[in-house]
Amino acid sequence: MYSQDQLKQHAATAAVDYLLPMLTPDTLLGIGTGSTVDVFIDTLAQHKHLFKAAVSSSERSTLRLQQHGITVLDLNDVDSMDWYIDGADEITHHLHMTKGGGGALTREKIVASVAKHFLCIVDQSKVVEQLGAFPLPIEVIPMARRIVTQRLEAIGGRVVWREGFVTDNGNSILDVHGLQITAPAQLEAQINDIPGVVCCGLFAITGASIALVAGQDGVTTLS
Ligand code: ABF
Repeated sequence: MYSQDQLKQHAATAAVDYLLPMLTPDTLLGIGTGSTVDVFIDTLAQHKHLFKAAVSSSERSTLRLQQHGITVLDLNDVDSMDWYIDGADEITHHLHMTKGGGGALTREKIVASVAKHFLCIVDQSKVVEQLGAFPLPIEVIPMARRIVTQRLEAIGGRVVWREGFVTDNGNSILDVHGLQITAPAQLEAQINDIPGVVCCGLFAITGASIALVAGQDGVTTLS
């Protein structure tokens, strides 16, 4: 029986194997955030001579990439990239995701939006029939915390302020519990529309392109 950490390593290794044939000296890779991505970065680093640089979604990943000697570019110096690689807190068979458990959702969504393809790497525990068991993270402007909380409660959520946590952008996170997310793209659009919301942790309007899912019987692909 593999542990969850071993499964994360399997997903990360599968992702590197998947990307290797596509790497060129001009390749830029968008890099997500989280413990699965940490393992991915460590595995990718063995091949750092095969691609040009990375664009990072968090201070945490930037530091790890740089510790491996991988060049990290500012997104403002980049026009496009082929691949963005990241984990998720939940993912469905439709490749809709909840992200932001680590609080890096806004930069993740920005960097992902610049990439042609989103490669999601998860262990089997993240695959769900319907999103919502994992509380939905919402990044908000601090002065709007109360009003956004009220609006989220009006759509049926129980809202918990992630007290003491400040995002890389200086904002707050609200975690929304108890949502039955039957129409993720519609809910994402609805939440995006609340003044004070910086970013909704649903990645459904644009989901993943492909997911590599590590389970006890090996790595399977969702696409
Ligand atoms: C990130 O990684 C986040 O959006 C999500 O919260 C997290 C999943 O983390 P882990 O790989 O540590 O489970 O992409």
